[in-house]
Amino acid sequence: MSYTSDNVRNVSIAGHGGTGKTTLFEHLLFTGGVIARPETVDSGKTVSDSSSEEIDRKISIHASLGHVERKNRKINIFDTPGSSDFTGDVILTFRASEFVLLAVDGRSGVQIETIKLWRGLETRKKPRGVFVTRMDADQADFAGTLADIKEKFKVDPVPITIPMGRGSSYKGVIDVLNEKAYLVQGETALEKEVEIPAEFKEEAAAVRERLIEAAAEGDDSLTDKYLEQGSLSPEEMHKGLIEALADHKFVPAFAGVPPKNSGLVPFLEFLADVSPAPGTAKDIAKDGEDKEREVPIDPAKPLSALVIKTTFDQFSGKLSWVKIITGKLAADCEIFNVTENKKERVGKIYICQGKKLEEINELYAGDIGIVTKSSTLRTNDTISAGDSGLQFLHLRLPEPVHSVAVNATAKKDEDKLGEALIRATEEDKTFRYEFNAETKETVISGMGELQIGIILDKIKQNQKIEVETHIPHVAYRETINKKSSAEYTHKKQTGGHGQYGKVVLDIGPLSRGSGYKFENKIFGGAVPKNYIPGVEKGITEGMARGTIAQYPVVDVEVAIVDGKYHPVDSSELSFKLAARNAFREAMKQANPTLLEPVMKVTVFVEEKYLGDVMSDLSGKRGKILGQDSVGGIADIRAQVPQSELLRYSIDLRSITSGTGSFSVEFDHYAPISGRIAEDVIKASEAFRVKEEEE
Ligand SMILES: Nc1nc2c(ncn2[C@@H]2O[C@H](COP(=O)(O)OP(=O)(O)OP(=O)(O)O)[C@@H](O)[C@H]2O)c(=O)[nH]1
Ligand SMILES: [Mg+2]
Repeated sequence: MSYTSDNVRNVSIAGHGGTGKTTLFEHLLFTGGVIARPETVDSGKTVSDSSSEEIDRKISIHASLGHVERKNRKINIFDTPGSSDFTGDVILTFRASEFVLLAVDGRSGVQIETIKLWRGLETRKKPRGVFVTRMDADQADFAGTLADIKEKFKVDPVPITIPMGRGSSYKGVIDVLNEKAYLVQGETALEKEVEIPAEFKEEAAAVRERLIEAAAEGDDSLTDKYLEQGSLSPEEMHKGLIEALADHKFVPAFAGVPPKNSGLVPFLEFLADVSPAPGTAKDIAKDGEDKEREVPIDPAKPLSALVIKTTFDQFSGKLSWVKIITGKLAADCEIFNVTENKKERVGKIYICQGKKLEEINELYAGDIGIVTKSSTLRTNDTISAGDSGLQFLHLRLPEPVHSVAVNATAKKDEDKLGEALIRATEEDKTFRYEFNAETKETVISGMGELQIGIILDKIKQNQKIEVETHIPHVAYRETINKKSSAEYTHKKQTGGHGQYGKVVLDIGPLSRGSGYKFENKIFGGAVPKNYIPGVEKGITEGMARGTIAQYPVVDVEVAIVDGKYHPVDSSELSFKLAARNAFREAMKQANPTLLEPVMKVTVFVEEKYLGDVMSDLSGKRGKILGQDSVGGIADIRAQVPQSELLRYSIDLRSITSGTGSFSVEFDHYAPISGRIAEDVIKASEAFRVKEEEE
């Protein structure tokens, strides 16, 4: 069955690791009648955590999609991973959803990932709510968790449901919006709808008052009515809350015990009644002139859609997940892949419950589905009916923070490894793969050791190959500190005619980051113009391998000031060789130094780890630039040499018990000397010898 745009809702469940997202997803499917029996994450049989890597580790690694029907609406629900290593899949579901639910553990309140996710939702201006899980634990505190949210995020969440008791005396929840109570019945039974028990009536009425105020704030006409009459009808409340939620004036809060199916019916009712319709949202595309344009989700326009994710399934092959932005996508039709500039025929289209696919005929704007076995579609590609020239913006993802160099243990497996790595970059856009020509290494990068380890394990298993990893080489540079000059004559007499070229070079330092400048200062034809390209080539070759440790030379200006040629024996080659050697000579006399890359690092940690993290950064030769603290979470900004950061994701994990995270980007090159430089030179010598042997 296909659902028109008005009848689709998209929600992503996100949150700190282990807050119960997958359990909530599973039991929403059960409550929605999709599965006959809910499974536990421990059993390894949940709809969402279905890949072998998820079953082995009992955590979510990939985004999963399912849907339930409620009040003739199709509610698409994403379950997302909590570990920050898999943030790519979380961010893509944020893009595809008009509402995000943050799961928060009622025992611990806001945790570090909750804060990072909240910040991400804030910049995306995404309507959001919170679901407080674990109300069956004695330490669970619903009001305390909401107060924590209020303090940290400066918004006051308004409960849609409130818990009746906690820990062993937990009974269920009250749906304050619809004035009903739901009693918990156990793991395999739906919660039971009853009248609000007398003992909770007063509390429920007080919370309902706040909800009415929130609804009244959503719409001016309702504000007036509320002021006049002191109350609103149920229809008016829905209308007000829909508007308040879409306008970010209202953050709904829910309580429950998902493994016991508690608190889920009122949540599904809310999704069907109040959560934003796709038509309230827009995506952003670039037109032919690279100008950004908002594209409202609208079924009345011709087809346009975005490929949000690609997966490779053992049975179905390549799956391209698409979100329809405008129009509709029908099975068996021709589409245009705007990004690849190619027409393509789409065969069957599907919706899914986890990895189980269901064939459908049509997908309307706002809905999310799957195209299988596409020849051209890749993640981030734009599909349209014809060539509209509009391309949706690529998903913005954080830069990788952890890199390792890899190679297949057996040389014959290199190609297999390369293909599998390319496929992995397609499945997870935070994962990168590149061959570094300078260090001659295949370097893979991503969001952390866990993500990279899982990708490599999967490749080893599926491809049946052995893979070795090591810490990647740092791309050092060399430069000079003072002016110098040198001359070199290249002269060779072999058989017929010989080789002859003489150059005199002046070199001098340039400011950091300026690269290289060449000037021809020859007057009067000492070196004819046609040999100058040879001279430049020689200098470039000389700069490719410096005189200290054979690293590329940067920030140098070079001028040819004099030279000599021979009418018969001179050639471009002779001048190239002369210039290369002259450059080397000049460099040796110009007080050369090694430069190391220094990165700008931002570390996010709970305040209690601040001291340890700062002293670790100082020990890594880091320079602390500043620090802010909001709601118990500190952002530390520092500059740290790259060579000290190669295992930082591992170090930070151990300092902060896995809660800290960081972002990193290149900042500048800085000179090194003394022991540190000596070590680099020694390591380079060993590395160059190995290189020559190969
Ligand atoms: N007692 C109790 N246990 C819960 C509740 N919610 C989740 N759990 C348990 O908490 C554990 C973690 O739950 P998951 O659903 O895997 O948590 P998650 O948020 O999906 O975890 P990641 O995907 O790793 O981020 C499981 O053993 C659940 O059974 C709850 O409300 N009460
Ligand atoms: Mg999970």
